[in-house]
Amino acid sequence: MKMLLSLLIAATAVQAHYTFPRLVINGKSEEKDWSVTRQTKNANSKQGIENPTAADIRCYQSANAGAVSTIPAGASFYYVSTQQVNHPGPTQYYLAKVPDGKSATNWDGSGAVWFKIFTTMPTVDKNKQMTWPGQNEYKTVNATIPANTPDGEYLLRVEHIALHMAMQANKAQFYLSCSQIKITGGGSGTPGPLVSLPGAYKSSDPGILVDLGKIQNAPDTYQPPGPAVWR
Ligand SMILES: *[C@@H]1O[C@H](CO)[C@@H](O)[C@H](O)[C@H]1NC(C)=O
Ligand SMILES: [Cu+2]
Repeated sequence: MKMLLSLLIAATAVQAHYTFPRLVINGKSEEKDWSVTRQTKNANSKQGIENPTAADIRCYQSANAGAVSTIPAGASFYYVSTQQVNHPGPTQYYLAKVPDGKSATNWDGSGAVWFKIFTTMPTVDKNKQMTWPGQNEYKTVNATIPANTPDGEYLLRVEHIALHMAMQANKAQFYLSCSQIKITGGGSGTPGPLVSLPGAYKSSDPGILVDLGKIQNAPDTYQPPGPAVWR
């Protein structure tokens, strides 16, 4: 019995991974897990993706979702996490506009269509402890849909990159999901730069192959992978 218990505890400690099954807009959560957020292949295993050039880096989905959530431009949002987001690393949000003739419920997000709307940077306190916005919470960090985003249907992609083993190639872990949304009340901005996923990341990117211990004294030199945030 005692041995079984310690095995269970060990298994729980190893299972320090997460998924993001629910989008919360202006404080209101999607009805249930995976209703506008596309269920991911790791819904049960919670395993991250280690190869940033794999097809799964786009949405990691096992199925499209049934519904589309309406979200006003300028709205605040975050994702519920199934476990504590305990690993160090950035959180990034991307959008991709659904082309004419397609719908958010059936579009695959292919092509140079993704733009980044948010990223995070680490800070180091006086005890030399590095922390990231949202670290150790059961949700991802809050961000807003840029007010200037044109109206229409989009895929919204959340990504947390766990960097605790990232000093070795292909050991950063990507945790992500995509939601089907419709932006209303937006503007006439021209979002960019536009990138494709996979395509935007390489294993050797300085924000993916990185020894966090070496940037301890200069956290603002961290380079989040992918394009610049659209302003
Ligand atoms: C994030 O958004 C939620 C819901 O809109 C709000 O209750 C919370 O205070 C926000 N947190 C921060 C740190 O701004
Ligand atoms: Cu983990």
